[in-house]
Amino acid sequence: MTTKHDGATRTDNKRLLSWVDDMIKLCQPDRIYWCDGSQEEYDRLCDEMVESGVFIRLNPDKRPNSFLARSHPSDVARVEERTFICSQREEDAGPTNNWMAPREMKKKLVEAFEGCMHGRTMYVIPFSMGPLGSPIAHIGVEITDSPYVVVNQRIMTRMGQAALNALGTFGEFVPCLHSVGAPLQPGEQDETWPCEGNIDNKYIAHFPETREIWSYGSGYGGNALLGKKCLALRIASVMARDEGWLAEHMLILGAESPEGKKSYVCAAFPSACGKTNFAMMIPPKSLSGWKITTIGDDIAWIKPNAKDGKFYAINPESGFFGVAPGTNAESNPNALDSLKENCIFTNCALTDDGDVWWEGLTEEPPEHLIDWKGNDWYPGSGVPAAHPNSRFTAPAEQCPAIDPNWEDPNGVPISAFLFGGRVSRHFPLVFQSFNWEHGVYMAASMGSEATAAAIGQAAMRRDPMAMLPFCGYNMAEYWKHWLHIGRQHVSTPPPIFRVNWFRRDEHGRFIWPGFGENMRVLKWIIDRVVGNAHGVESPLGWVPTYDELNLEGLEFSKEDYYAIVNIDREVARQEANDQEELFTRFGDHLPRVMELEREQLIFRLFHSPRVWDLSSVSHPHD
Ligand code: O2Y
Ligand code: MN
Repeated sequence: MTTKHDGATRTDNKRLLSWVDDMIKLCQPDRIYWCDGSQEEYDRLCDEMVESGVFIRLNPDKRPNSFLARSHPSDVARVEERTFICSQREEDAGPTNNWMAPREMKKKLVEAFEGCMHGRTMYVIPFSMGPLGSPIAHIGVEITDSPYVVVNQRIMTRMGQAALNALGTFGEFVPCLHSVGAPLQPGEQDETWPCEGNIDNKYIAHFPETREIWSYGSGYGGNALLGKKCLALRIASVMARDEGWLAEHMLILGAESPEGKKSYVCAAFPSACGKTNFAMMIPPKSLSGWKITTIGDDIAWIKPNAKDGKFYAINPESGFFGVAPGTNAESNPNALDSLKENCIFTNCALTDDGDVWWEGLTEEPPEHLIDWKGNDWYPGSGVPAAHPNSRFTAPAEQCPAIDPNWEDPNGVPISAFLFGGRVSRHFPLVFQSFNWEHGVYMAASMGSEATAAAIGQAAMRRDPMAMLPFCGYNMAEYWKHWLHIGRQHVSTPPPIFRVNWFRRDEHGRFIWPGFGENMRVLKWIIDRVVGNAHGVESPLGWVPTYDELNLEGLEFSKEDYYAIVNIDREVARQEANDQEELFTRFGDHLPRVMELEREQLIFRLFHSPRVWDLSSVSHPHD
């Protein structure tokens, strides 16, 4: 066994070198390799993985320089039940996070990590979340025994020597230790997707006070690419609280009007609610003067700027780790174009001509596929060909809609915040909060239906700000931070909107067409921001009048419009009552404003005028 490495030629950051040495002693790898981030290194690791069967090279004529990986069937998604926030005090993690005392967790982890890299290479991956050298960016260093993680990190982050150079001699970094948890005995044959088979032995542990991440047992997505959910959200949310900024589960897009005026907005939707589609949408023909550009599809780091009193946002990532199923030329042509080359596909199906396929990619499935488990698959097989959480890893720069300013180290100025869930019943298509506090309450109380079940049957799963699985501290303290930052750190906080693309009619059909047509809603939002739309006051907030929504070229009657903005007061009251259950979980941590806003909403639902004017005609259903 050799534990020699060339770390000292790569960096003179003593804390980093000493941490790597400690982790070598703990994990006992056979080899240590510092990643330089070069194309040559990426190509070599991919070739090695093709050789060992971890990767299948896709047909270079169809999908140049692209690969398919198949995970172990037990390792296919983030494991929320094994995700822990290990703050000293349990109440600092709050009631919505799994908690374990740091000392107890470290003891378990040290036992698990001891010798876990026997027979394997330890890769040291320095990475920057955010453009290199940006004042908003932060450096992490991931140690992993998975070459799959290395090549994915090269797409998802700015990785390698350049990140080490940005770190410098005394720079701060977040140490991120990762192992698939499958040491090899001498001569033992490796698996194509090694991982810890027993879910109870997996740990995705965060130490907010010491800003460390330890992840053991899974090689998949958010469990293993530690820059993403672990650093850029859970640890960063704590840094953001302490330093006066926001780390959010939000896409960032630019909307350019036909007159050439650009506005940027951030939008938070829960996981798998179409953030990538919205971030890259193509406006419908009747709004073709508008252009949407993408800054990011999943995470936003937002800092107040003391000079002009505005919020500025960057996308800390440099790639998309998107859900493949449902991505097609209709739903997201820009995403599809981003996938033409240089991509990694995980748990997608393989076609007979060496390309990838997933449910929804084409109307008709191919006649034969190899499914994500490596088995023959035929239409009517009765199982999905691609795993429902199958993913593509694609460089952001390959997106045709990428914004020219997407790597601006200072970020882009934010004009509005959008929050949206998946609600089939009572939530209007769009409404604007009356003020910042009301908006924070709207975002905090948001949720999605757990299933797309028939009307009235689905239970609401609360997902405040779409951050439930990603907030690294007590969620009620996070709400206080939001309340504070909008009032203390910016001159006028951006307006806050709720959107809901998922409302259904009495037959269970979606009322709103969604996808590119969401541009119509975004246009109204921007009209509100710049003062071009009056809206009308409803008990929930400001909603557009029929005339204000640009519906040109869309078959969408006034009846449809009423159906999608109508508020059933009884259902809305029930919803507001149900929110109490969430709020009471936080005890004394709950900001008083939250309860006050909830009570005011209930009051408005009882007492505001029974008929509110939506389009100069009375509302027929209210
Ligand atoms: O299942 C995973 O590990 C991926 S989770 C993910 C990936 C990209 C963007 N968002 C998410 C999410 O869960 O919100
Ligand atoms: Mn996400």
